[in-house]
Amino acid sequence: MGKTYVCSDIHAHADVLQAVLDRMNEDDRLYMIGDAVDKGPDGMEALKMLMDDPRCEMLIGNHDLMMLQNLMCEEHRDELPQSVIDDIFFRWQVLNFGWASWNAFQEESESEQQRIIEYLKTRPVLKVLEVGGRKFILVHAAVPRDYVFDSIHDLSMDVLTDPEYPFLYDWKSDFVWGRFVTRADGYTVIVGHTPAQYRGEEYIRQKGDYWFDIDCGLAYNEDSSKLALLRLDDMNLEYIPIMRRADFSDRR
Ligand SMILES: [Mn+2]
Repeated sequence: MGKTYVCSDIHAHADVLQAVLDRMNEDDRLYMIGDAVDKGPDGMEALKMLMDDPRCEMLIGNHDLMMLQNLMCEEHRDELPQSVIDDIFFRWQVLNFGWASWNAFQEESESEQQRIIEYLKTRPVLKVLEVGGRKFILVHAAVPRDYVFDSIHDLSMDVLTDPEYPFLYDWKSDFVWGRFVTRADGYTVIVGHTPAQYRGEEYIRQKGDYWFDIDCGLAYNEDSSKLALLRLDDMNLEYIPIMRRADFSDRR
């Protein structure tokens, strides 16, 4: 039977993702829990590898969401005040270094662009799994403190619908931005989003056996940047070092 792997925050490091895929068998599964784009050297490449490999399922991260939001702004230009569009473009392309992804996206064919948009729109926000008798919640950042589950189950992008403009997304939701520990009775919660390097560390962060932050900072493009690959079947952890850095100077 196939194994179940989890990693996070690939951030346009396609060669590191390739190293993960090379380690996997045909019947294994990989959950990449968000942030396929931005900060790394490979534009749309990592995102497209995840799209095209049937062993992979990607959850939405804040960077993927900001990219989708920018694309929805383009599509709905006439329905939005210019100030809203300006804010959204600035937040992603300038504050969060989305400009390289934006440029890479523009180089794709129109049909490939549509395929990418559809893929992003259909990403899960939260995924519930049972592996080896143990129950897991996977989410990019956190479960919002005020979010009430009727029962714990998978969540789609519907939970990120913007209240004011339904075709946009709530970019600031704690599902994709929260930097706090989520606890759920009976579940092991696995998140990414907050790199170890953000805290001056370089390996995964863990609370008991109920919460893991596995982001080890590929976004930083530093010597200590690496990908944590967690196998849920036996909680085996492997670190894959960064292979190639983005060549633009400041990408935080
Ligand atoms: Mn993130």
